[in-house]
Amino acid sequence: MGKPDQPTDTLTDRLFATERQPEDFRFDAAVARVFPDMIRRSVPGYTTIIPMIEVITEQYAQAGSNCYDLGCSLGASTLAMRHGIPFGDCTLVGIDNSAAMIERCEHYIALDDHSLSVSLRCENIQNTELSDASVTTLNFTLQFVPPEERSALLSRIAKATRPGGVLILSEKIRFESEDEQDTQTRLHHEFKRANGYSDLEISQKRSAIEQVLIPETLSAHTQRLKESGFDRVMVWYQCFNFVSMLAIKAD
Ligand code: GEK
Repeated sequence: MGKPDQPTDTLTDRLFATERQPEDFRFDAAVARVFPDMIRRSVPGYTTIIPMIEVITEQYAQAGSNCYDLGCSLGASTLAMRHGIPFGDCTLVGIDNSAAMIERCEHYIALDDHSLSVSLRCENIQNTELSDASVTTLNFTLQFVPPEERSALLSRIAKATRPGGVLILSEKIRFESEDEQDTQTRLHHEFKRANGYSDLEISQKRSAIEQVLIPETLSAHTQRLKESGFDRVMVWYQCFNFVSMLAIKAD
């Protein structure tokens, strides 16, 4: 496995450390600046999922195809894909609608010494052009698309995917059983506490994000992926209420 350079020269996430007025979370410059620290300390399993995206990409990338990282942020998943793609004639595209993210992402892509070129687009993934894809990644991005608009995006991805191609879909999920929902949420919060977040940071971040990050159940995701045109769906990773799925289009 190659070793994509992970961004390390960033600040510690203290965005919610002091009392602040509740307002919806946005992927602005302040978030982009602390993003690597924020996602690593907030998303259980993130540091495992990134290198596994490289492994999965290596298995499913097809010669001469396009590979997409939708909601690429600073390019951690893009770089994993870049190192996994075994063909020099593939096109790798990272897309994010936050200008602050794309600006920093360009910097990290330039620092990485792999020869496959990466094209970055500051666009809404809901209307960006997709075609001839073998591997597409939505690594914790679909959860920010309004639920009623998710089917249209997934159908466009499935339609753009070659036979034998895949979508890697990672999401925060919710659970049908109230007991499991409470237990997994508590464990997630313990994970954040163990990573140095205070109770105030955890509760303020929760209030800021709950209007914009809408989790769904695993069965809702599976059903929608199948209705959208993927033939097989499996969970390849789960840590508490964070899951990564592999949706495969039949050969
Ligand atoms: C990683 N994949 O490090 N169009 C384009 N971008 C969007 C949209 C949209 N409609 N909605 C949200 N985003 C990355 C992590 S972060 C996950 C992905 C998180 C972008 C948004 O700007 C942000 O950069 C990203 O999706 C979600 O593996 O913060 O939990």
